[in-house]
Amino acid sequence: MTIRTIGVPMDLGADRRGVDMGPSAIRYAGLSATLDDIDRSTIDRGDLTVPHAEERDPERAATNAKYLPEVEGICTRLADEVDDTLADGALPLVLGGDHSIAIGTLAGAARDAEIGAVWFDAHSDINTPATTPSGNVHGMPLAAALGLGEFADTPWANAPNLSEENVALVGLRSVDEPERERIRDSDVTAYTMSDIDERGVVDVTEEALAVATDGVDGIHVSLDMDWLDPSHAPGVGTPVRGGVTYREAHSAMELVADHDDALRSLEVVEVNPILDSHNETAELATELAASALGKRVL
Ligand code: 5AB
Ligand code: MN
Ligand code: MN
Ligand code: MN
Repeated sequence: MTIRTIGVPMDLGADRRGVDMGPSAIRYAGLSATLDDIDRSTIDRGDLTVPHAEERDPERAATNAKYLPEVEGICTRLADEVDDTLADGALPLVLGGDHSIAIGTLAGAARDAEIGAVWFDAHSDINTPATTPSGNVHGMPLAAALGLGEFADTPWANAPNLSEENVALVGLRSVDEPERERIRDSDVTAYTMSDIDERGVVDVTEEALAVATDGVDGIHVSLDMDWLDPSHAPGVGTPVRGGVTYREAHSAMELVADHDDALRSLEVVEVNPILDSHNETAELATELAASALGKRVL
């Protein structure tokens, strides 16, 4: 299956500027040559146009979700792009940008199919405008896609065929109190870093993939680079100590590749070149995408 890369230079969903340069940094790290190694044809669709923060007003007061109208515009275009890619029989590889773009990827991937999602992240990203401590939409994409809280009233943000039963979060270590309650009250499955400590990343990821793939047509895999320990991925806006190692991350992505019959879309987000050290987080993002898409040593 052809891989179609779609860059989304979005930073309106996060406080730390610079994550808009993520798609460029990932390309500069050699994405296209790396994907060529996997023996799958790839095509780069370029970047969606995203306005700069300086051109806009955060409008947090109105919605308690900064730049929500801009996020809506970009995510609606991204959803169309992802849907078109799938309709053409290709696999969308979406490069972020901050994690608010997952709203668009999920909406597009779920338009014509029942989907599940595996969310590799330090954070649970299930805040709503009522519970967010920051007003930043990159902390809300899962709630938006599932139509939770106030997002019940924003149909553009809801992934039509995604249900909580098929959502698995992996590697949590920073969860806000309202998010904790929401996870407890929902049918979402969540694995913390302690689960990975106790059971190992392979066992936990296998189970997460089983949850996500159960009874659906395909899955979306969302990789927030802050899932990794900051010692391996320093170039992220919201680093949290105690993340997975370089090898653990690769091994989880290799398990994703083992489920390539189910994989419908892949997204790598939150690479921030301004905070990075010599592009190492972008290089790692490139390597991990390649592992998830089937790259092997032998
Ligand atoms: B990321 C926090 N929960 O809502 C919030 O990087 C952090 O996409 C969100 O996972 C982190 O602002 C969002 C405190
Ligand atoms: Mn369609
Ligand atoms: Mn995160
Ligand atoms: Mn995230």
